[in-house]
Amino acid sequence: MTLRPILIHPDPRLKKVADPVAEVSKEIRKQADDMIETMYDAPGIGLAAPQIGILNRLLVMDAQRDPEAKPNPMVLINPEVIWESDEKNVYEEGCLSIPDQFAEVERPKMVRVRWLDLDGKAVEEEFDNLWATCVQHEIDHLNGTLFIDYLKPLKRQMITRKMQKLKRELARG
Ligand code: K1U
Ligand code: ZN
Repeated sequence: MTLRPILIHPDPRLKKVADPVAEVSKEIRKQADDMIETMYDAPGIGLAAPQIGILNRLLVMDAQRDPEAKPNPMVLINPEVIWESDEKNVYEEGCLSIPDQFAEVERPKMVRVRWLDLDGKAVEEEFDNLWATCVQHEIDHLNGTLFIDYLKPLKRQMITRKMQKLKRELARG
């Protein structure tokens, strides 16, 4: 497994719509392994392939809160929301591509998602609360949407400027 650098906003690759995975190949399984390692290392509860510069519809997540629990990462290939609840939930979201910035985002409290697993088998599951927030946040990444796109323009601009400054500092070393 290889740790991959996580892209920081603003980056044009984070604004692109990712391509469907045509075949669950050895290369896709390697990408998923690298993403799991990168997510736990960050640390984060999710990671989408575009965040490491790969424009595939692939995401990983592990939103269990119990720090004692054994890691149990999920890998979702070509995920699609097939149902969402009318009931909403507000969660203070963060993003590994927008470090140290948090904001409340309202999303459906529950979603039913269909995807392919690592054997290429179709799977469906209902997610709620933090898991639902996380899977929606990650699917947004596959569509070039960031959580700051739900904020008022002024707040979004402020965060983007902070990230531009951070990137300049990181580039200077
Ligand atoms: O996609 C990402 O950028 C990962 C992001 C996922 C996410 C967080 C919160 C709400 C929705 C989606 C993160 O994992 S940010 C880091 C984070 O939330 C966290 C890190 C360590 C422990 C617990 C949470
Ligand atoms: Zn994110």
